[in-house]
Amino acid sequence: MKIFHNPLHAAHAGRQEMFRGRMVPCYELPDRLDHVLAELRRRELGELLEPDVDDAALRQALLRVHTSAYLDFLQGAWQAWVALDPGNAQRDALPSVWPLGHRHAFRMDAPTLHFAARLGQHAFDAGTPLTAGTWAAARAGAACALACARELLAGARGAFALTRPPGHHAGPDYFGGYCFLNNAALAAQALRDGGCARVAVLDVDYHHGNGTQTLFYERADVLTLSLHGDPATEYPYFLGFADERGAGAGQGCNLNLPLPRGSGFEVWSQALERALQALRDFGAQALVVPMGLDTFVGDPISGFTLHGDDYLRVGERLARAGLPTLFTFEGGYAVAELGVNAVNLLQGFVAGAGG
Ligand code: OKP
Ligand code: ZN
Repeated sequence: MKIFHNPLHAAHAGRQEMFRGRMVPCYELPDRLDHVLAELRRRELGELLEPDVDDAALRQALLRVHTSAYLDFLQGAWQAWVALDPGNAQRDALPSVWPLGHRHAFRMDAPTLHFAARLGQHAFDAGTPLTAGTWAAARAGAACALACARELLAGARGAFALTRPPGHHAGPDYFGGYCFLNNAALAAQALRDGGCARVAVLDVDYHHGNGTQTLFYERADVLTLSLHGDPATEYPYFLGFADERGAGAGQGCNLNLPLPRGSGFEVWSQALERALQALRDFGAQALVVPMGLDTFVGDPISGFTLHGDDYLRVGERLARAGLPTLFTFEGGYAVAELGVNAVNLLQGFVAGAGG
């Protein structure tokens, strides 16, 4: 297993997020990654590598998924935030006004010059603080995902991009759900650009990977599959329903398997089998797995009941798809168990793939 970890991840450390009318401490914290890294060191699944960052090549790869306006916004956001008020250096940026998208209501393309409004143009929730180090961390994290894609293209059977902030909620020009750059989508696109004709993304995070779905919704070359808490009751609420099957050329190339809050491993793994069948039918040549461990029974913000040992089985089953597989690190907020759970999944994969 090739493992790239993000040496700059801790530069992104949000203080508080807005949750139902209150400011609460952030869940998506640097500690999360450190626990996974420590467990990887204990179990020796592979060398721990850091990605090379070539500015021009990275920008090119980012532009395959995100708009240049969005990348410019992210890169300059902190400076613009502090320029609004010098006191802002002591607090993270959160949006508080949005244009929605309703017909004849607010203009999505308003030529706004105020940074508070620009935040609202590029964010879909108020739970994702943008901090002084967000751009540096997200960018180095994207480099991890891209380095993993290069390894797969060079023949590796498995690779893991251990990075935060996570990515699967981020769309072409928006952030939210703790995500800024869509690492899994960047990896899938890099695999396509490197010559893989058909790529599948199988998202196992508790939350629907709305950003990834949206990015590939009209594409026939990337199959997107997601197992998640039913958006009728779970975040991100407005996407991830079973009737979203793709559009245009991508008709049939998106499959959502929403499950009720409270679902356990039995029900969850039946849905996994359905996703794996769709993967075989599609004829993918490579697999990207946005790996969230927030399906864990002890997760503080999620509602499934998987246990630590179950992740070994999950990894084994993913390996049985027989494809070069790239894992990105997404959610998982039971920090004390996060390292063991994540590395269990990876170890199950390595064992299932035959060492
Ligand atoms: C990101 B990922 C808890 C509110 C939760 C956002 C959840 C984002 C999940 N205070 N709101 O998919 O794990
Ligand atoms: Zn999640």
